[in-house]
Amino acid sequence: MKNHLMVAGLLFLTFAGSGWAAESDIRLNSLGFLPQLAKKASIVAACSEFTVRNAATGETAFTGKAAGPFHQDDVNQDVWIADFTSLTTKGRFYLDVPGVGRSIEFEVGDAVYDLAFRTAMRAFYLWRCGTEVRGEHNGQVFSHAACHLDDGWQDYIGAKDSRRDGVGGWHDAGDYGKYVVNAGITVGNLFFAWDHFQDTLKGVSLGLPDTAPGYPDFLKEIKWETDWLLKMPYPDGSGKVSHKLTRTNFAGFIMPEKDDGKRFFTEWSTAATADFVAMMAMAARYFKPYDPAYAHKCLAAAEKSYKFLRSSEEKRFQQGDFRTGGYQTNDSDDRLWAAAEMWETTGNSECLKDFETLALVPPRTFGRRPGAAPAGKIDENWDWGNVRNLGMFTYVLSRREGRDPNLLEQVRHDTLATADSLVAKARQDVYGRPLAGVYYWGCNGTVARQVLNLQVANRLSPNPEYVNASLDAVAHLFGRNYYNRSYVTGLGREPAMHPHDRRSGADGIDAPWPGYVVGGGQSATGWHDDQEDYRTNEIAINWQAGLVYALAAFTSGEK
Ligand code: 9MR
Ligand code: 9MR
Ligand code: ZN
Repeated sequence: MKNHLMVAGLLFLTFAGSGWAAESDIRLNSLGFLPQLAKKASIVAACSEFTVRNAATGETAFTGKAAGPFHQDDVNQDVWIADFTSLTTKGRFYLDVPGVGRSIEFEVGDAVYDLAFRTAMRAFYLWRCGTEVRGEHNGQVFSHAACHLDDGWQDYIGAKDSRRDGVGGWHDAGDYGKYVVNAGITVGNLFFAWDHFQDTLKGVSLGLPDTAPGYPDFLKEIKWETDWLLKMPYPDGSGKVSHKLTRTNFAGFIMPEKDDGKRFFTEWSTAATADFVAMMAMAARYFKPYDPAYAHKCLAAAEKSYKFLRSSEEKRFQQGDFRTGGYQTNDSDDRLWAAAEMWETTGNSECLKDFETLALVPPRTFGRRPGAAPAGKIDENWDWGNVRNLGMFTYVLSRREGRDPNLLEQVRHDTLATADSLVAKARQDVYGRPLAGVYYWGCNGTVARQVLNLQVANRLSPNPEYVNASLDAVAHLFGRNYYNRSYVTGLGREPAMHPHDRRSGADGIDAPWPGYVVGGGQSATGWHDDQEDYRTNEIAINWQAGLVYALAAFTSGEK
């Protein structure tokens, strides 16, 4: 009897053990799938047939044969791919893989990305500086009191011990600084999301305080940042824009309202000034239907800084006393983007000429990411150091007349060629990662941002491959990856728990602030879900904006 029990116990343990191992061997988008679009899982154990079963009844919904094995060196794994795209029935399911086990349960439905979209965009609200914030997630409340109300001091711009209003905007990342260059790619990506998906986004409620009456919530949140940006030009009326507003060194892991170190407007740079122009020109365009007076103010600020920029040589930011984020970058891409947005907003032919002149500059002059292949007019791998794509996309998608037909054709061609390359790479990577094989600080943000490349291509030349590769990027971030985990706090399977985020580290709550994508490993197996590891586990607005764009493409827009 005793023996029997022991045997049963052992059997149970073995079964439970292998059941757990099996689940972790089948990796897929833990948010679920849209009925009509791609559905894939990566399986890291030998298999052949697989069955998709109804989660409630166990009934067979789909059967297929996994392809593989595919060996991938950077993760050193043999991987099989189960493609169940043809399952278009809505409901809850799991994969049953003989010899391997069952996957987690997942949903097929129209709204599977809605909560993730809202949470990821609300994450910007939770990043607000200069005000109290409060948000609930999974029954927990995340909040802080109004912070950094003393922003900022002008000692570094020639006015010792004098303070000017620089309150507001978003904190940059896990730190509490505010940086114009990083705001650039962020606001640019968010406005693109609005431009492309406003029909679905305009009805979505993000539960924000009404800081911009009459604005849809999505734009309301962007306006919180542009209100702050309007405070960043020098008070002398020259149009120069301070590179950043931060302390001289990073604060410790304290709540923002406890961070009372002096924060300074720094010297200007041409990159920050150009990004400011681009953001303000976009703001003028997209805010106009809701708030013409504010749009006018944004355009006036853009025009003043653009005029200054055109007559100014490159001026890079020098850190001097500062140890906070540098965000130093060549300004040629920023200037090109500024020209594109000024032209798109005003139709001014001088701006078009500026753009088309800069567009002829050879690509190596632009900030290039590690692993970025020599490109034509479009980059498939880009972050805050290279915003050329934003200018190129505005140009190629414009409805305005007067563009140089040769250049236009080249940009169009390169947009499609780059998207084709991303499709091929997502297919080649065993975890569907369109940034196949390339890893660096913040690369998860780039994976998300590549969805913009794919969607612009899809607008120029609709192709289901572009849509499915976009979903590959989303799937990768939410669990179809080496870790079988979600890289986004509070969402999906076993999400990141210990981001390098001062609020999450200091608020005494056992869960991190929700909806934030972490930077990701600097090698295929180099991610550490560890608060200390800011190189792979920080959060940041530029990466977040990529995620918001990617989810905006697939949200149903309900609620
Ligand atoms: O916390 C900082 C993080 O937000 C930055 O991205 C990172 C790189 O600039 O630096 C972090 O601060 C670290 C500092 O550079 C060195 N000492 C340890 C700090 C982390 O607690
Ligand atoms: O995203 C930035 C990355 O490309 C740089 O390699 C890194 C080091 O300079 O800095 C990253 O940006 C950080 C910024 O400097 C300070 N705030 C947090 C940002 C994310 O880690
Ligand atoms: Zn603050």
